[in-house]
Amino acid sequence: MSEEVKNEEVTVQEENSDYEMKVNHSYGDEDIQVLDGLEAVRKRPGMYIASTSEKGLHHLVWEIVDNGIDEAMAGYATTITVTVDKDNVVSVEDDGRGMPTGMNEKTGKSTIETIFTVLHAGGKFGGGAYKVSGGLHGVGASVVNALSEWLEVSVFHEGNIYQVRFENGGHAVAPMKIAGKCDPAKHGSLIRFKADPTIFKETTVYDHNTLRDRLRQLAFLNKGIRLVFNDEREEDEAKRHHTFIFEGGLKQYVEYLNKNRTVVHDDIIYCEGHDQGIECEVAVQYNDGYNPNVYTFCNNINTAEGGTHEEGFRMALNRIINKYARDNGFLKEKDENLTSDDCREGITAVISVKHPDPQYEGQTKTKLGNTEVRKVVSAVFGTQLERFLLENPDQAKTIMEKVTLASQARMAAKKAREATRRKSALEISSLPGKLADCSSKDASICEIYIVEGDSAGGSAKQGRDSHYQAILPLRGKILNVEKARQHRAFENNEIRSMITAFGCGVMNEVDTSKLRYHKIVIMTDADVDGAHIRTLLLTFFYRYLRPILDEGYVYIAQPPLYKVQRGNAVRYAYTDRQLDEVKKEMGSNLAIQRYKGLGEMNPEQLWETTMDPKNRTLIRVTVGDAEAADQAFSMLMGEEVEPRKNFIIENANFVENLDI
Ligand code: 1YM
Repeated sequence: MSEEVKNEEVTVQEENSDYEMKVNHSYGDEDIQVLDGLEAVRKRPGMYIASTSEKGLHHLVWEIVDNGIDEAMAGYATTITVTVDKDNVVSVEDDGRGMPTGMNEKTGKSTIETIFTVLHAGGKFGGGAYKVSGGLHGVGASVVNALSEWLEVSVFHEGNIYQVRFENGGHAVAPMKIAGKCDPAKHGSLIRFKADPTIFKETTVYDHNTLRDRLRQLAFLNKGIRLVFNDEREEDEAKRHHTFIFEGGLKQYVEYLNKNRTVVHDDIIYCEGHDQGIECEVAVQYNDGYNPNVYTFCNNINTAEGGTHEEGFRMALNRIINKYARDNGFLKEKDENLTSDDCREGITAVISVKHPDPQYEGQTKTKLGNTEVRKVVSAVFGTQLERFLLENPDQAKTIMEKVTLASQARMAAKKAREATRRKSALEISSLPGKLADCSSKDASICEIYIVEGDSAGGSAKQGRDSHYQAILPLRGKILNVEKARQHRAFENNEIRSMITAFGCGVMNEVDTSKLRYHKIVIMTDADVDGAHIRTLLLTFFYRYLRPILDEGYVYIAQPPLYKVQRGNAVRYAYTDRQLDEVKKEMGSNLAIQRYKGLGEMNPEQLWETTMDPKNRTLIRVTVGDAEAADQAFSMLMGEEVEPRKNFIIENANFVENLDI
């Protein structure tokens, strides 16, 4: 939360269960203050929500949903329903007590109007129970109102529908009134709003998948709460309605995360507990993969940078696994302890804590800092893990075999890596033989094209501008690192070539300041094989060179699909839609050639269509959130064929941002 918000003059303090406002100025100023508060939000929305981009737009929904979740976690609501209608108007409804319908003494206005117009209202309201859901901790309602073209609140209470409508930057058009009658058994709150397009200039269109995925996640994180999603914009009935409710909580979350993976033991290790006012829930299951997938949350917020809850989890995992391994002969006296990496190979884990006063640290403020959490998680999870291993000796054995094998592989990988490193240090001048390097040493202008196949590689070598464009042809398909341990990856020639050519190191030693090219361009054929090779490359980058993705150095080249010729005039089309346009523009008697691969283009054509900065389209690859990327990669590289096929065809989830 920004300083600016903290310094607002209007504060609202809880007193018993009534809501009293303390106003640090003469009472007549109150209206102006309210105006000022909401006006401040409209002037600098970035201080209150993540941004005014698509992400910020979705933030509006989450602020309101969080209030519904709070009501459900307090035990009063069972269901929260989010509806997006055809005009991108959002409704969020819960079946809780309904917002208080009384008057606020100090403002002389209804409590509802106060909540939605006074910046601080939400956070400090409430009868003692702390707000644990994420976002802005309850200050959200007024922020959402400020950033909406209009917003309507309805409360269903004892047969009445109480209503307030806000317009024009958050002003109530009239005092709260009883707008109608409802079934006396009905109770709850309904908020409808339309995001203000003058604030959200990029877009006011919600993304179906973003809403669906987060609502599903919230259902996993808050077991027993029903989250319903209706997207009236969807033609397809199956996509229009979703209901998420998971009585099993994180246990079902782990099951879901592992659905495209092969698990190595049947039962999910699960625990929940609380201590010192902190609630803790953990679920764990190993799969036959080699990467750990550990997701951590505090108050339903994804703590992407980890923190004390994750540390507590690792401590317990290490301690208990090593203890069990020693006690049961999986580690001999002379053996080294298993490392934390060994214990986490192929693990899928979700850790969720709820804390009354979370402190966030780190670059992106997504690292939990409260030190007392470490002990709580370590104790709760450690106890349950130990018990699980003792009660399930067969599953314990599989896990022990997995982690001890990981340990052996780690030692082998270390040797292999050292060999690679020595080699690249020795052969500093000897970049991979297949690499046609560029002459410039200025990384900021240099580009490397990773090209599928020798023939396309040959065309690219001849067509390029050798001052700043390097070409690295790859032979056949590269190793699927999702299904191979580290040492095998380091033995693979194509992988070694890339590591050496990039020059930035690998794994946790990556240093992007040493990167020799600031554009790493994947150039594959526009067919299924090409898509597969691209995915293999991205998987390798994701697991071994993550910073080059995070920092935006990776691109995908877009070769044309068609060449359209009429006499001497030649045009290229990169999509089917473009082909239609070109056909229209060029008229009749056209010769249309569909390119099956890069190899069909001569060097000049390849330069002109795909490599020349004047004409080409490069797509920058970004990794959205880690869970989506992990899911995507495990699905793409896993056993299930059908989802993979669909995904490759859609291929949109981890490829964003056009860069020309
Ligand atoms: C769709 C969004 O906001 N539901 C909601 C909000 C409140 C209550 C119930 C509520 C809370 C309390 C007492 C309490 C809020 N109340 C306030 C405030 N759904 C949604 N449902 N009675 C009702 O916390 O004690 C803020 S939010 F401040 F008025 F108490």
